[in-house]
Amino acid sequence: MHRLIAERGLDDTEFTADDARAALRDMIRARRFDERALALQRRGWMSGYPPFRGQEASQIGAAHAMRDDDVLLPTYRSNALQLARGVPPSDILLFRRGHAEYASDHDVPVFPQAVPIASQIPHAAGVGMAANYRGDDRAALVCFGDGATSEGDFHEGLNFAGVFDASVVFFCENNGWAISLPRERQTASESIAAKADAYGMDGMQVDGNDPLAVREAVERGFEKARAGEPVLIESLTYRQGPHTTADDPSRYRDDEPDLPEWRTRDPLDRFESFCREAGVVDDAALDAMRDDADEELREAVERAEATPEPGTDELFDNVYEELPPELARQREEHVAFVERTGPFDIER
Ligand SMILES: Cc1ncc(C[n+]2csc(CCOP(=O)(O)OP(=O)(O)O)c2C)c(N)n1
Ligand SMILES: [Mg+2]
Repeated sequence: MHRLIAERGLDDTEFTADDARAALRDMIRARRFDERALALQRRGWMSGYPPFRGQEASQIGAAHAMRDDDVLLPTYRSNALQLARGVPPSDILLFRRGHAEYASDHDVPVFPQAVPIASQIPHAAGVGMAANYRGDDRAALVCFGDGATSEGDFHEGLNFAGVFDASVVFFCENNGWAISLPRERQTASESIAAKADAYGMDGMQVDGNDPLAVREAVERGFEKARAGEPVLIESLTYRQGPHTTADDPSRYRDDEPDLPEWRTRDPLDRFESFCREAGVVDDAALDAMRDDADEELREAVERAEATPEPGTDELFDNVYEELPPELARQREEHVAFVERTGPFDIER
């Protein structure tokens, strides 16, 4: 288990005060985004939302280990990672309001967020193999949850990556739950990191409530991956909220996670205290970070609200380069239906 702030002061790490400040700033941005998104969903602003509260350290640490041209393959839970990589918050909000991914033309190398569990893992193996064939120095980081490790795609992706020396960091955020299924029922393996063995790669566990430990672990992972040695990193974190806004976790779990003594419950509180003690931030700096995050969010919500709703026939876009005849026919029928009856309304 790789830990850092649980055992050391900032001076005993390879990180600077600027590194710690940058991590804290992005964790605050992420937490504010998540809280705001949840509130917007509750008032019907978007159809559903999967909160990542509790996973900020894990995701920001991983994001800060990436180089600009490294490729991110996120899931629906990896919005903090996307924000820290530079995906505009309005793009993430617009996706949740029915728009295609990435409404703006940002240049962050990022795949669409995967909703079918583990489908992005073989894609990452492909991206890593392509980097190798081309002799590029870039590598991929693919996110997935503990539940995803039970899918065939997980095994196929890691197997390919191991055999073909793909430049990939497999980043599993073990948040304890796959909807209502606890980690102990997910796999009989002692850990998820242990699964790396079977594919001829290194596996490690990291304290996912510590952004600097995660950053260090993922940086080491990237070093290997760039040399054609894929790695599997299991980030031990916790999903504090519901699976999505449609879920009620009180039906299947107690609120208080069972944590080892070296770990606190909330990664943001813990890292804030660490940064204060290290003299990295004071009250004024923290207030400024919160104000900046709120201002960025206010603009993002404004931009999203000013964007016209997508037409329902956009459903047919972005899947095929050329729409197959049967789908083209369905699209025409759909457009004619909407013209006849007015825009689709879920209440009717
Ligand atoms: C192929 C597939 N099967 C089932 C689902 C339904 N589903 C959505 S999320 C989820 C659990 C995923 O858990 P985990 O991989 O631990 O990720 P987390 O949600 O905890 O981040 C399931 C089964 C799905 N989206 N895709
Ligand atoms: Mg999970």
